[in-house]
Amino acid sequence: MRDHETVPYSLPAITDEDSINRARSLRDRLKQRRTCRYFSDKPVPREVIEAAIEAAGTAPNGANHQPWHFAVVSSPEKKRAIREAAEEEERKFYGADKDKAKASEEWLDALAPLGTDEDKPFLETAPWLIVVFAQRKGGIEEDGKTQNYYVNESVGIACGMLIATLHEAGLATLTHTPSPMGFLREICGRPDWEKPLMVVVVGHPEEGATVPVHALQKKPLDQIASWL
Ligand code: IYR
Repeated sequence: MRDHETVPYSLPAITDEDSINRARSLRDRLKQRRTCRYFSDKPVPREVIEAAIEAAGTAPNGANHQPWHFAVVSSPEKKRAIREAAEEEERKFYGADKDKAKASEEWLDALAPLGTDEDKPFLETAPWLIVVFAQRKGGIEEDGKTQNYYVNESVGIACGMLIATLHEAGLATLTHTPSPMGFLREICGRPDWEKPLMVVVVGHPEEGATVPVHALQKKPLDQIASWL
């Protein structure tokens, strides 16, 4: 290693048995997560959202520039603005306004088992929308100039940690990705070197909420892993 300033690093020692048990126990909890498309308006404490964003902010990332920003939306006015703009794009995507759908036939067929359409009422019903921005530039100082690295990878990992923490807190989430989503930059007042990546919708499932059977089908270990 090249010379650089360091501090010691160690982890509390645990047995292999504990290690296996802890991995399996977190796996089993994460297996309960579902993408939820039916949210109630039941409030969620701001403290939960703060802690989850702090957890996301510890994600491994390019050159420790931490190239993310989380715009947290709870005001009814902003939520409505986001819903209206998102539904306008989704109507074009699904071809809901008589125009030809922007999405290909193949894409629409792939979405059919999920039952999604252009209506996004959850963007107003759910108590919190976390709009995630990827900072193409800025560095640690967020100067808007310094080059950032592995931005999509970094922010993607951060979103995974955000969602895992919210799930652990007993909340339902939905990663919503309207396309195009430039309108989010305007509504959230973010600079043009930031790219909106996704909206993480957070709240409690509505009574009677369902998930598509299609989403329960998970690839088994021997299909998703190879051992060399
Ligand atoms: N953004 C659209 C379409 C959509 C696309 C994929 I890939 C999904 O997994 C789900 C939806 C929408 O939100 O409806």
